[in-house]
Amino acid sequence: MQDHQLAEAGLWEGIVQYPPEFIEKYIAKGYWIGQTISEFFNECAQKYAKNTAVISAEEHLSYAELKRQVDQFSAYLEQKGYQAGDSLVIQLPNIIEFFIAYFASIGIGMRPVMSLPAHRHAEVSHFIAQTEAKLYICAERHSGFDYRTLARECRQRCPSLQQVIVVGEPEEFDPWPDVSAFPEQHAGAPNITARHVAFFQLSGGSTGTPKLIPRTHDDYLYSVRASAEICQLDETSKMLMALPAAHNFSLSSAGSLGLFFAGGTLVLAKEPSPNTCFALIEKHRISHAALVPALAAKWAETVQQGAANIFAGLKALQVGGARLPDALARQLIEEYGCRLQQVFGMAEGLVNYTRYDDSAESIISTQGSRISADDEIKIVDDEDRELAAGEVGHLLTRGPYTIRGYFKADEHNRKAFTRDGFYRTGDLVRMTEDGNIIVEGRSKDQINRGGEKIATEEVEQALNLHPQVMQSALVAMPDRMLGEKSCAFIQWRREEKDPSLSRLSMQLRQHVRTFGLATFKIPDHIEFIEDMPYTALGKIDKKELRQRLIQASN
Ligand code: OOB
Repeated sequence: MQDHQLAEAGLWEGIVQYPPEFIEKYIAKGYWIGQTISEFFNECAQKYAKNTAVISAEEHLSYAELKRQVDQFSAYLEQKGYQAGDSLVIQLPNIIEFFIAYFASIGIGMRPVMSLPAHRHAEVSHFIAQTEAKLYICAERHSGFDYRTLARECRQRCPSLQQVIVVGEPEEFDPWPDVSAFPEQHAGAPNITARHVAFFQLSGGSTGTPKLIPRTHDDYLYSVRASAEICQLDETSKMLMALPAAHNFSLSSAGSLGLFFAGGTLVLAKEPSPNTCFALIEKHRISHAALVPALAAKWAETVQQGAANIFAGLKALQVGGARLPDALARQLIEEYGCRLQQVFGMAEGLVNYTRYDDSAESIISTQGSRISADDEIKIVDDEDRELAAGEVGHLLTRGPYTIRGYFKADEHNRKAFTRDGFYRTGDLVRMTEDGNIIVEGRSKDQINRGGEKIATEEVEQALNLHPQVMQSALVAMPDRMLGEKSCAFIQWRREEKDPSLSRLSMQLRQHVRTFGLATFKIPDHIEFIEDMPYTALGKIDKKELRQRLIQASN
């Protein structure tokens, strides 16, 4: 093979491609328009050059200024020797550098992995190893955590890693470069087409460590443009970004990319507390914001306690990532005059929105309908047989922006996708007569802790390595604010000098911490039991364990 053929083959390694007939269809229908994310960004920057693109603390950047910094950062990356197909991990809080790193790396055909600030070295080193990432970009610290310690850990474990850039005090790593002397011209990524993978999103997962989700330019931008239209964003829109910028919800539903497409202004919040966000909403006259239900509840509580009713002033409040309780939805609409939009999406693709002109009852009690008429949706029983209309079953989906496979995960893909390419979402849903989806539950072994997803197996594996643990089972327990928290049931080995159970609890939490898992994965609660309950098939009966927790809380 010639060099360029080898490079081209490398770009498809570990990627499950869309079948040719679907590619043809998505192009013919105008979903895939052959534009890369860089071309998209440049077009936005040109069209809205003078508009303010991003506001972060006191810093305001116009689209033209943002583009200049992006181009200069691309030139810097090129000078460092990075090439199309090289990966990097970006783990930044909501600061402007996130967008510069994202667009600039994609601009030269690099493929960023969108790590969340909550990830720790177990996750980050896994992302670096899986993608053979050469570069890791993080902030000095955020929410009290020092990312340089994480960088040290990764540098030791990951031979592919060549460079660490730290925004803030870098210590032994490289500082965020001053690129003002760099040219705006750079070679870009001439070999990258819109059909190539642009970057990696992360799955909440249900087994082991988070899987990487390869999103192409074409598929992602289709969801972005369509979402911007559904959400009616325009040049006057001012969007508050309170959730982590890297999450699929924040990035594309309609998120920052949808907003840039429309020429609006993004206001970055360092953290999502009412204290920080209410002030930003008032100061910048925010029109759009997106929250997970746990935060919507917290914001509502703050208004109830006498803070100004910020909900009434928004053109729309999106809530998604976890099931929004009907009662809270009703309160937001009826008490606070909020224009609510429910969003039920997944980083793998499919996103559903309630539409602004849906009936209030639909907006309160459903999670909306798909973006595209070509989002194929099946609701099936345990044997993959399609169910009658209105019945609750497993949601399967296939469509113009839903992946056909996780990155380098052949074995897992055989389970997570049907033979004909439908993604098994692991969600239990039913469809109303007018085509809205109601999320009734979950079949995947995952806990949704206020929108943050925990694959139970990953935590159980860590727990089971403790010498005093015979078996463990992590299950969801109801929580008033977060919706769900995690509870670890532990069947333990008695020792001669048994520590007290409260002491053992502490030790177990500490033990899980040493694995370097994201903090939200540390069990919230630990229960010790003599024997695990089993199903007829001999598996630990988690349903029974969940039931015990519900009974205990009543
Ligand atoms: C979003 O993406 P992920 O990848 O973090 O999580 C996807 C999963 C879904 O499969 C479902 O189990 C749950 O999160 N979920 C919801 C929900 N939205 C997501 N469950 C009930 N009601 C909802 N409204 O969470 C995500 C991606 C794009 C847009 C919005 C959310």
